[in-house]
Amino acid sequence: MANLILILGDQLTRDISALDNADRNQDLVVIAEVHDEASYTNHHKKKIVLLFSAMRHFAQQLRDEGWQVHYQSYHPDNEHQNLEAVVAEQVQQLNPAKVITTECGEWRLHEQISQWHERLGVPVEIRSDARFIATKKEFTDWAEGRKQLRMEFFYREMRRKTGLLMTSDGGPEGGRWNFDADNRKKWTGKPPAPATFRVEPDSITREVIELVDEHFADYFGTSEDFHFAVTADDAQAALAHFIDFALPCFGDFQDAISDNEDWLFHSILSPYINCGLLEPIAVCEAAAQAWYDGRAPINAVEGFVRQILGWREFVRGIYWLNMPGYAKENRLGNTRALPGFYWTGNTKMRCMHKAIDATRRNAYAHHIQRLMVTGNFALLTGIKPEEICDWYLAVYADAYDWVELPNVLGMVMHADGGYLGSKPYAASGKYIQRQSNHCANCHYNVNKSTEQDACPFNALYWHFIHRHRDNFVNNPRMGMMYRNWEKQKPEQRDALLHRAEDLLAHIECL
Ligand code: FAD
Ligand code: DLZ
Repeated sequence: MANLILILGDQLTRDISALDNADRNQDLVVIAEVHDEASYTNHHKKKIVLLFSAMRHFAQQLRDEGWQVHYQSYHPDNEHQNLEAVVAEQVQQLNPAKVITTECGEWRLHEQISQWHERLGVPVEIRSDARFIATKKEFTDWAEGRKQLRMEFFYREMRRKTGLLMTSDGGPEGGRWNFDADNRKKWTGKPPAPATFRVEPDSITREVIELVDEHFADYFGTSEDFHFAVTADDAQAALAHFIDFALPCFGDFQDAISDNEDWLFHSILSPYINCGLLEPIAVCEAAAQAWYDGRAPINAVEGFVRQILGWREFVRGIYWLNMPGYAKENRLGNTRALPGFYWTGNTKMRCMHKAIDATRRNAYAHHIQRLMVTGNFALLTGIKPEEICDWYLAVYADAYDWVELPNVLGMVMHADGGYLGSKPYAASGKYIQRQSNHCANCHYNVNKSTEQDACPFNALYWHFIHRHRDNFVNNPRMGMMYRNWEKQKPEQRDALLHRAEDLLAHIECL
């Protein structure tokens, strides 16, 4: 045998760099379901089903194409419970010239793999991950010497690099780089949200669901109604479904939240993009083509492309530039434990209940639920970054440290001191009322602030502003909040702080 090629559970594409120039007659591909990867957090059951089933389908595809594949299926009694042990056994048995793999997405595992050449006594070639549009070095070069890193400027570089939505004379299509200002409409039920794209589980997926229900029964969420794609072909169909039915309204309702609809006009493509079933650049090209064909407006297409070309690449760059120290940041000095209702959804706050319940059922919540509902609550109440980061890493089918950590620790918790975002996304109940119809059905009254039945977000918002005065009073984007706080009568400020203290003391009962 020539080389041993390790493909990880989030690298499920024929174009993965580990397979470049490989010889299907000589080399051995290794793919393994292992306990350590399935248990480093309380993964949602649907995430494990998605990955194990997609891994099994991918291995089958490789075999059908004539590759030799060593595949380990999960069993709690397997002799080898981690990737190193699986690879070590194959190295011992087959004595390959080298082990080849594509760089992995998480610092935790990256550190381990970086030591394999010594631990396994065989050369280990770690190739860069060509699925990303910017290399790690490109991001580092772009970041070097800048006082502040802002997504918008990096995004423009990525537009120029790829030529996506660029005119022939080098300007942005539609005359603007960013159509965000057009993308903040409340959704009142019209036009109706498209039907969810569904794939009925085949026999492989059904077997994995049984396995997960048996061996991961205590893990978060439910495997019921599993309808994610698990092959590249079905993920491609999910992309086509999004372009046809949701993309035209994606921009208008990008920031909307609904009491009645889980998915709205979002793409639900992140689970596939992140595990390799879809290529990010191809997804952006498909959206851009819809605009050129007149099938979707520019505010929708630019808004969508910015999420992938801009935010997704940006957070990945931030992660690798700053790990491992980034994970330990806690610049607001938070000490509060994560309330239990994050795991159960048992809270009278309607918006929180809805977001957590959808998360539990679907292993999915859309961006504004993650940022402005569950994220906002964690920010306002001062949850320990480590605990809230672990929650987000566990509960979503698209969650991997490289993308979850900057979004949670940086964007939501502002625990990096404003490195990723220029101001915290703190908001009172008014924001949720403006963007959703939750408040009409809530136990709490969004129009009250200090009474027993007042929306908790209101007093907690002012408590946050007050307690972090030293952090934010000189932030030009926060000046108005401090002026509004100081304009209020001292009795009202006291009442708000008192109410917030009471809420914090009884946080588990909200
Ligand atoms: P759409 O709204 O349709 O957006 C299209 C695509 O853009 C997504 O599929 C995704 O690939 C990309 N994207 C959008 N926003 C971001 C962003 N902020 N960072 C990176 N990519 C983005 N995304 C993850 O992929 N994994 C995570 O673990 C994750 N954790 C998050 C935690 C918090 C607190 C927040 C605020 C955001 C998080 N995001 C994460 C980003 C974003 O919420 C999800 O990518 C998005 O909700 C996925 O759903 P979708 O495919 O329907 O996205
Ligand atoms: C998330 C995950 C899970 C649940 N299980 C496996 C697994 O059994 N084998 C594997 O190779 N990968 C798995 N993954 C994805 C990895 O955790 C992911 O590759 C690393 O975290 C790097 O991003």
